[in-house]
Amino acid sequence: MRKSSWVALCTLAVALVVAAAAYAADAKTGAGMWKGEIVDIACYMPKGAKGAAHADCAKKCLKSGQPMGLLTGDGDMVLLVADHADNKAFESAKDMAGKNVEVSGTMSEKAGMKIVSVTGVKPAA
Ligand SMILES: [Cu+2]
Repeated sequence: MRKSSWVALCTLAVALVVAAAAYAADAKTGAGMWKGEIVDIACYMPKGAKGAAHADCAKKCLKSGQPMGLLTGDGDMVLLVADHADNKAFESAKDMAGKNVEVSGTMSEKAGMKIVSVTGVKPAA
């Protein structure tokens, strides 16, 4: 195999693994892990505010009760909600506003909206 096609194949393999990791949910249960940035939806949707420059505002917005979203690597917006039995991970996600994280939980989708009930959150590897 020529070197260039080997490199292309490896790049494709890496891209597939990254894509799978960024958006991986079990088809039956909806359980999975998603990578992206924690945003406050109130500032992101109308103004596109995100990233380190907006992190302080986002944290303040989230702590005052604004809805929290995960902006995934492929530009999808997922609404994050607290797990009914244990809201600890959801609450600690607020402190990671503006940062890239890995969220684990359960996804459900209805009426054109995706939510993840958050059971875990950690800084992205
Ligand atoms: Cu804000």
